[in-house]
Amino acid sequence: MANVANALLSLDVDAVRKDFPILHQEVGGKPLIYLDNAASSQKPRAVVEAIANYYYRDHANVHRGVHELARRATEAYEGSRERVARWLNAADAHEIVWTRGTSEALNLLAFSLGQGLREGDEVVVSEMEHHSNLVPWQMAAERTGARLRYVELTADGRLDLDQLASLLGGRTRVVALSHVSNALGTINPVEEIAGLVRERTGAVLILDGAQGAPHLKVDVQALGCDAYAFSGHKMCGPTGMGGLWARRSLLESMPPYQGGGEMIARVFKDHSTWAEVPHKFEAGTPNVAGAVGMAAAVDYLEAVGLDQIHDHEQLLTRRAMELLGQVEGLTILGPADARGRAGVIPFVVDGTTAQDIATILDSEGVAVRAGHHCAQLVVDRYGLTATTRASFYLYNTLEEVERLGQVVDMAARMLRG
Ligand code: 7TS
Repeated sequence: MANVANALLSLDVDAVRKDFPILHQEVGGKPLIYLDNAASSQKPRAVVEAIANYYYRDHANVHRGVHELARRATEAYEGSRERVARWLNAADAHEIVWTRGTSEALNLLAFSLGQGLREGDEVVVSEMEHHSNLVPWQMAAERTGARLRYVELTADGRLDLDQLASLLGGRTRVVALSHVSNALGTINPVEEIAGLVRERTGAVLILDGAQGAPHLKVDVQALGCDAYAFSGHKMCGPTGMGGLWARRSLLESMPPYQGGGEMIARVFKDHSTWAEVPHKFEAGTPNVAGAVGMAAAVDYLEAVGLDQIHDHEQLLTRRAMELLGQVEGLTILGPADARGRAGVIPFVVDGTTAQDIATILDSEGVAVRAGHHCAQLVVDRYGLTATTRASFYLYNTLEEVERLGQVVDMAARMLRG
């Protein structure tokens, strides 16, 4: 349904919404308002159909067969890699490794790069990391005797860059930070950080792009990082699919992550040699349909325009911060200025629990998440145990944001009695 407020938006949200069948339903008798996009986004018809058509017409195993379907499947799989490489402005499609998502991409790095860590080496992470960019490094440190150093957070949810600079030095081997925080909404100044890392260390800079790639135009070469991890399901693509971009020289220098079919050059009784990158890191029959879905998701996002998506989310974020700011006893975590943040709004309301607020929102059809959002160090840092989090994407409307404001206000009054 078109409405006047939506005419202010930088993209045609009514047209966009038509592409997402799942949005057009009622839950508990109320229209669904889906504001849990940081956890997972919904899928446009074009992505679902690309995956279905691949299975209906083209499926076979890749790289091995000489028959027509094997050729088509291989072309679809490798063609999707090229599409994703162009989207990220990678120098070369061989720099894209398909993974199950961000978590697997970061585990691959922590395992493979971790083989080169020694006692006394330092891995710099931050207090705002998702557990996916923390636990694998803790495991690598445990195996090798390397030490984790933490970038601390400012009161308004930013990385303390002075303190970060003081951590960087000759022992720093890896710096692993999020591009955008899922628990605070902060967009980190990653180009500036890359400059600091280059100036002071020879370390590998890894960015967790789970919340960056779906919402911002990403040019991995301009960002100045060495590796960038992303998940399909947060960017209109399929679940269980994602990837890792890394500089070719870095991929070539790392040992494989898993052994099996497709990742070898030659197998002998006592050892094996490895396939060229990226196949060295892709053991076993891959998620071909997932790759097809990823390429369709990138086509979709680029057709709408990542700048338009960001502008749209900025508008929704500003309005949501205005409305939620009027709710008595409500505090929003993260930067006070909407320009420094993505469309992720974590908040707490005095005298209520995050779970109770989310439950009342659900009873009104509004889907949000409550908890620590797999970033326990963030809630610890601010003396909390949980927040309620609303997160926006390209199909959310100003009307939905207004409704969020109303329902949170109602819930806060109800719960305080
Ligand atoms: N890094 C960040 C910054 C994330 O937000 C997430 C998922 C991950 C890594 C892991 O991604 P995955 O696709 O491998 O699971 N974040 C969330 C969230 O905020 N709520 O549910 C999942």
